[in-house]
Amino acid sequence: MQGLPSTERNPRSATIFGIHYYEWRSVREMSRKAAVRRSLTFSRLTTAAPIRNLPLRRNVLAYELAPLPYDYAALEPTIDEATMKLHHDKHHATYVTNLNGAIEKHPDLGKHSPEDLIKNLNNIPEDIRGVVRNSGGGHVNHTMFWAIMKPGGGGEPTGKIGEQIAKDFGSFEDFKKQFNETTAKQFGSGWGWLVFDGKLKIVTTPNQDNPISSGHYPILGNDVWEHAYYLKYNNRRPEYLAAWWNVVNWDEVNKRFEEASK
Ligand code: MN3
Repeated sequence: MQGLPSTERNPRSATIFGIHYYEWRSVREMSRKAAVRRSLTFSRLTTAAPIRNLPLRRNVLAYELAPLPYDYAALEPTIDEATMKLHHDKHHATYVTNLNGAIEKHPDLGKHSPEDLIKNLNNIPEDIRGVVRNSGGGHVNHTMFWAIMKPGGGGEPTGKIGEQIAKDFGSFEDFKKQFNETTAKQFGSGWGWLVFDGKLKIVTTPNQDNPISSGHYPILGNDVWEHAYYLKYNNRRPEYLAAWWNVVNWDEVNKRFEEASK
């Protein structure tokens, strides 16, 4: 087999026995239907039949849990692997499941983005409003949360958000101090947020409430539910808050700042 391109060397593309395989890893990211279609193509090309391992979905779900954009252990030592696994695969997954359960009662709502659902909570039928607020909020909040972190992140804020932080808070150090102090004081479960109102502001919300429900697109947010930090930091929320800046993805935060400034 010497000389054959290996999927290990280039996991996104390989040619073996003249058959071109590509994007193995993206199977997780595509729709179930597309995955089955691709799998059928593969099973015709190869003796292995991955189709057998793919359960067929009976109902089309309105909302899906995307895989983490990096490995569970990628944010170590700031956030430990076990916390990431539980947080994404159990907590976030449950919000998505419960949101889908609510939408089944009013399927027309399923065509809206989860952000749109929580933006206009008053338009949501009363029988599912609470679930949409909590689980829709949970879905939106955590989707943002995974994206605004990255392995090897942190450092000084870059780009426009860096300039705005310096303008509104004096320095990054002053901003962090204020954000950490404010968020540490959130009683019980909730989030600390950075929003823009012509000027950057730090706010907190209880539970899974998102500032988008009161007209503010969040630029960044940190999860201070105990499930986000308890395994590693125990009851030391301020220690978690201080360490969290080491994994912030400022490129993504800049994209969100642009959206918030519109
Ligand atoms: Mn959480």
